[in-house]
Amino acid sequence: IAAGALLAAGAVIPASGEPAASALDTVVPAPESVQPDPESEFELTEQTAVLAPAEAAEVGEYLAGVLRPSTGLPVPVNPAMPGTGDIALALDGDADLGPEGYRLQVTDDAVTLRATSTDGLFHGVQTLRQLLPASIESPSPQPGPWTMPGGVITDKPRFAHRSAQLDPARHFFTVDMVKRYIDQVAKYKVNKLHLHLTDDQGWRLQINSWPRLAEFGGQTEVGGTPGGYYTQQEYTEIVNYAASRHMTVIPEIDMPGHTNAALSSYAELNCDGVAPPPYTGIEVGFSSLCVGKDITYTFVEDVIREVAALTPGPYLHIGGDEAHSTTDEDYVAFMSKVLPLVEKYGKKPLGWHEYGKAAPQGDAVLQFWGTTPGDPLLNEAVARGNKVLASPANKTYLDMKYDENTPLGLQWAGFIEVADAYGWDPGSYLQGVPEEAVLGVEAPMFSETLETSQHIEFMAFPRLPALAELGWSPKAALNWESFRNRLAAHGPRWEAAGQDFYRSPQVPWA
Ligand code: TNX
Repeated sequence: IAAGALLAAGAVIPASGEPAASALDTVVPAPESVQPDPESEFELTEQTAVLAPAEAAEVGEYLAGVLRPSTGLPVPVNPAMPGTGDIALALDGDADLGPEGYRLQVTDDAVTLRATSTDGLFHGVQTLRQLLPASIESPSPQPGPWTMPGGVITDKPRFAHRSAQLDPARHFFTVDMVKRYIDQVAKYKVNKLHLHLTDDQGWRLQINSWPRLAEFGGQTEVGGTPGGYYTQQEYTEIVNYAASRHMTVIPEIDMPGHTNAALSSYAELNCDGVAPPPYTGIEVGFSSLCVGKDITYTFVEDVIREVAALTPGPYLHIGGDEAHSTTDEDYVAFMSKVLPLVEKYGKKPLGWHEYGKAAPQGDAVLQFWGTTPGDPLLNEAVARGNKVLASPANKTYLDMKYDENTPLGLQWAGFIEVADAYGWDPGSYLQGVPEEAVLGVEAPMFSETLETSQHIEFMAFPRLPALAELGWSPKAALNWESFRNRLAAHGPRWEAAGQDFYRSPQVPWA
């Protein structure tokens, strides 16, 4: 029986706050296929162990780490004497699950999770935890019972690239804050973390060949409060933590605009040789690297070389947005010199869609951030073979206010309620961009107004799960009524985890 049917019949929701419906009906993102088996139910007990092959031991430990704090159960991984009632992970999944898919089977005696890769197992673990009561997300011991409904879920993503973005440039976020967000979005099968590491207000990554970028250019932030930066070791710690959550970091060095922090750190990067003061406001479009100076390209190459060396993922984001103080001719000249540098250091370029003006080569990706679905630059890009990352600002920008009463955020792209974030199809929304040319979906979150983890959480939840579902679930499963009912069951999960969220009036919170 579906959640909606029970509620319509006036069923009483238990005082625990747990929805009476099967947890199989509340998974977000919606799986490709769910076959309930109402006759069976699995219960975690003192005897439950996680069994994992050596190559997947890391996912096994992660799963045990999810289960132990709230259940207080021992949940050993690969004990010497496995008994009955275990959770088994296996890498022998069917080839049609693809690189990230999984099959999760829950019976009375066992839970079996199969995939072709550890990425698939990790995503399956995120589904598995959603089948347990909301209190599984608590950091401290809670009363059980810890049951999961029987059935089989077969699942794989619609799009390969599902990213969340953070902007530690406008307000600096500590390594721990970044890790906290990584954990929160991994639950919704996000697999990329885009870090906007530089902007007018701050340079947030240590660059050994240009040390003043971080040491001077990282000192402040929006509003004039102290900023900060990641040492290369700290950046590596973020990259490794993301990898442990099966997420790839995409670093962004924004250029030629959004560069006041660099220009204020090194006078020689300015056309007039004069360093501007640090900037702590929130205007955009006033700064530009000096396109005609040779030293500009020495600088850019040094930065790209160091960032590429620190970054295992395939992409390096070079920004390119809002270069309002760079002429079009200069912009194209600049990008034409910089694009080959990205390739020289073994990375594929990613950039905001304006950089399509420089006709980047076929493996470059354009990140669309416009507010109307058509742009000739996208059509030209598709014709060249470029892929498009969809992040239309009026649908995906998590820094936009929900409505006129939202205390945080901006509104230049309009208000974005949960239904707005959910109400578009990434495969057909962008005019002239067929689904095959869509690499995936991103949820950016610029942080002119966001300073704390609580702020980040309030803006991201519940819109991030909406966008994650658009990136993961089959088109046929996208349905607002279904989504809002499933989403309702996630409020108690976030509460149990001690995570903030916006209690949107559009969602029938459990
Ligand atoms: C536009 S989106 C920007 C950012 C701002 C953001 C605020 C984009 C490519 N550029 O510089 O922070 O709006 O929402």
